[in-house]
Amino acid sequence: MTGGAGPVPTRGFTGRIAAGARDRRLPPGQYDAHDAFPVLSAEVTPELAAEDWTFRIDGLVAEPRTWTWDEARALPPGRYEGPIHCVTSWSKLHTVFDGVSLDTFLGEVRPLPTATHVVAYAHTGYTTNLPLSDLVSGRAWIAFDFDGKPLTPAHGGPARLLVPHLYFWKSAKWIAGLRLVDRDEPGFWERNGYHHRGDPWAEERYAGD
Ligand SMILES: Nc1nc2c(c(=O)[nH]1)N[C@H]1C(S)=C(S)[C@@H](COP(=O)(O)O)O[C@H]1N2
Ligand SMILES: [Mo]
Repeated sequence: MTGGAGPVPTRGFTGRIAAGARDRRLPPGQYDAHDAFPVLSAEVTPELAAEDWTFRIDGLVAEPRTWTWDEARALPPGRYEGPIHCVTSWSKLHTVFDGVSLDTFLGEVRPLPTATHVVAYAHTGYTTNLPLSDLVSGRAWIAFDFDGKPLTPAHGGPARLLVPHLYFWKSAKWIAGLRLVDRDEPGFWERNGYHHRGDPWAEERYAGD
């Protein structure tokens, strides 16, 4: 650059900045799917009636336990309102899920001090691993309703795990249980190259990110 005026943005360049102004609620590389709610399933949607659904927590806990649908629904209700982020790049900025906080379930089984990680597993066999610390302190739920209506089977009904601060593959649909363990064991997508934790703000998409 030899002139005194310095670089002057062209109209085209200014326009691109305006069009591309990023919504700060969107993590890097994500777009807002607005009203769309894509279905992403590695399995065929199971026919799982509420009365056949159970949720178990075992492994490194003081008192392993299984809840039936009625028992889980009788627990104090919890709500999540906020965004969800799929690793394939769609996000939904405003969602409302109703269910029960995992703090409530974990309070009943009492994790042992040696428990550091969790393998979440679905009634279909899908698994995903998470640090136990990501499932406590009001950041994870067993969700029964989306947008005020029962979760549809395709979206994990009658119940799914919801861990919205991590990429959505951690939110196992048709959740069957959590096994508390003392090491990080990769689940279905993690064995296939996805990141063990999956923080959307750190773009932890693939192993090594
Ligand atoms: N059981 C099960 N849970 C799952 C999946 C799956 O294939 N099977 N896919 C995960 C992925 S990659 C995403 S993005 C979300 C998709 O949830 P949705 O279909 O309700 O949008 O579910 C997650 N939980
Ligand atoms: Mo996903």
